[in-house]
Amino acid sequence: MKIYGDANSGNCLKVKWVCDRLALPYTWVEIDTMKGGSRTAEFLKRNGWGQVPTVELDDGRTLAQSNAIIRYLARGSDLIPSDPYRAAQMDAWMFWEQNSHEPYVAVCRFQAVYLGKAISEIDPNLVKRGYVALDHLERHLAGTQFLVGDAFSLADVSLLAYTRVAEDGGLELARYPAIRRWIADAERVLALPPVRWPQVNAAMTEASSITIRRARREDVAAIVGMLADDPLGSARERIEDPLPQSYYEAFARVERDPNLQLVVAVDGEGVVVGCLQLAVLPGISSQGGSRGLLEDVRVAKHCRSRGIGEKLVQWAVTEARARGCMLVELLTHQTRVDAQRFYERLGFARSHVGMTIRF
Ligand SMILES: N[C@@H](CCC(=O)N[C@@H](CS)C(=O)NCC(=O)O)C(=O)O
Repeated sequence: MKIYGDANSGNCLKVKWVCDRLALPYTWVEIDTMKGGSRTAEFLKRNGWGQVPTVELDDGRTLAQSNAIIRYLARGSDLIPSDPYRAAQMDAWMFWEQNSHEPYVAVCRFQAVYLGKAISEIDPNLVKRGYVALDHLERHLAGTQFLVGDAFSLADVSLLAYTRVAEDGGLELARYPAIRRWIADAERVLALPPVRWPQVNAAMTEASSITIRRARREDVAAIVGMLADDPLGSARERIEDPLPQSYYEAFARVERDPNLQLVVAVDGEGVVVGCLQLAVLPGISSQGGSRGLLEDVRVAKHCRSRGIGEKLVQWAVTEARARGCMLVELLTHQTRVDAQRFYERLGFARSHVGMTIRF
């Protein structure tokens, strides 16, 4: 049998997973749908809908539609309940997947991963409907190990495909403990390597104990400490005791300026663990729309990778929007590759080339 598929597509992976689990031999033929690979005359002879997955059986017959394919391939196996009522319950979930889950959860991911949209640009209606589907799954999975009772079935294969990668499309799984437990169980059955979002969830939990408040004069030393604590900052800042007066003078200017907000993230004990400055820049261009400018975003070294930077940036974006800004932008040094990746994950797009004259 040949499987025509895209190895990054959940619909196609359903077919691969079932074949692997049942030890069915196949040849995978990779099709690049974004380059029209599923719309060639040759492909359309196999599947007039022009979609993957499509399988070609050894006798030359073809079959399309992921759920129909896996249902055919798994006939007689333990992936389909032998009890007809249970089998119908499995079908019900698989129809629901195509009708009420995949069109939202998979399409959010498609917009982000295939079309390269920032998470913030994904159609909000899709996001809303995606969460409705996940809410429904969560409620059901809170009371059962797999979708149809205690036995793993094709319903789990079908719904696992896009649920486990929902975060690629900006749908957060942190709020769904039953779904996360079920994903781990289903991945174990299918011998799949676990998806990488558990770290994201751990990070979010820690970030939840953080509060963000306006910086005070007594925070200045901690802020300068964080600014100095990286390769570029260490050459730029002066950490002395007492701190050079210029930092306090600058802080006083920032504090007086109504368009500037210097904020700090503090942990449960009140220790400063992050900072950020938001400048709201009024301007005539673009019909007089203000711009939000993010600067000096820092997280204390021992607190990195815990979602604190994300929380700070999200705070600033919300604040800028509330102050009527039409956009938020930032400059990041071209050598800060990790920072660029971080901002892209939060929805920022590479848009300008920065230029500087230093005095
Ligand atoms: N309902 C179909 C959906 C198939 C589908 O949307 N395939 C996408 C990839 S995930 C595709 O082939 N898109 C290319 C195109 O439509 O041209 C299934 O479950 O197999």
